[in-house]
Amino acid sequence: MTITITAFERSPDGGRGLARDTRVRWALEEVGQPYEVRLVSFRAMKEPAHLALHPFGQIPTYEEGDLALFETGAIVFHIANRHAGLLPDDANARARAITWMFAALNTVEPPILELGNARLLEGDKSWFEERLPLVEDRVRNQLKRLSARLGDAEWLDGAFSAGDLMMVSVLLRLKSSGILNEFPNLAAYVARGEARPAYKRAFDAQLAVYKASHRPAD
Ligand code: GTB
Repeated sequence: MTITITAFERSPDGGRGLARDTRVRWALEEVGQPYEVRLVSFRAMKEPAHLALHPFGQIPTYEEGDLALFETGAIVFHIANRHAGLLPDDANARARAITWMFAALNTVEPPILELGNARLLEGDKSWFEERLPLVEDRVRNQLKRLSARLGDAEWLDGAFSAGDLMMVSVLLRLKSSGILNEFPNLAAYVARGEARPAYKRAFDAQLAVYKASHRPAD
């Protein structure tokens, strides 16, 4: 059955692969599933056809036969659950890998999103300079604990899993901030994720869309 995901027609991320379709592309590449991409404009995202797929009018979505999903966590979990390669066979190891997916989305990502929002939306506020270090420290607090847990290990719990895919995807948002480099083992962990052939294919695919949509008019 054909898998179709949605992605930004014109991503505002400068081709850096930060929009969340990259996580889904990466998961599909890891498990070797071909997929198609339907590009959606910001306007179309809020229209009934897309809202029927995604109640919050966002990307990515995932369609496969009768099944339509939204929420990157649910989509990556579905892919990992259905195809070999992203979750261990051992039941306890599988549960731990899923736990890391939740930790990435529920514990590590929120302060990172808050930092992005502060920089993007609050730069003109009188209290911006005073607040920013507080927000940055909330990110550091989580990274400190994550860094301590990862230690010298290659991945969070044994072999690479959907937990690592999600955690690396979340940490990638920090690359331009300098904060990631304060934790050399986390910076190396992210680099290991980026070096995976499946990540590179996912990244290149989203970059091709970005380049096509930002090509100067002939
Ligand atoms: N919880 C949902 C999920 O995990 O799937 C969140 C989905 C989401 O945030 N989608 C964003 C979206 O559709 C795109 S990925 N936004 C349009 C809208 O809400 O109208 C988030 C994102 C957007 C832009 C950048 N960037 O420019 O760097 C990075 C990430």
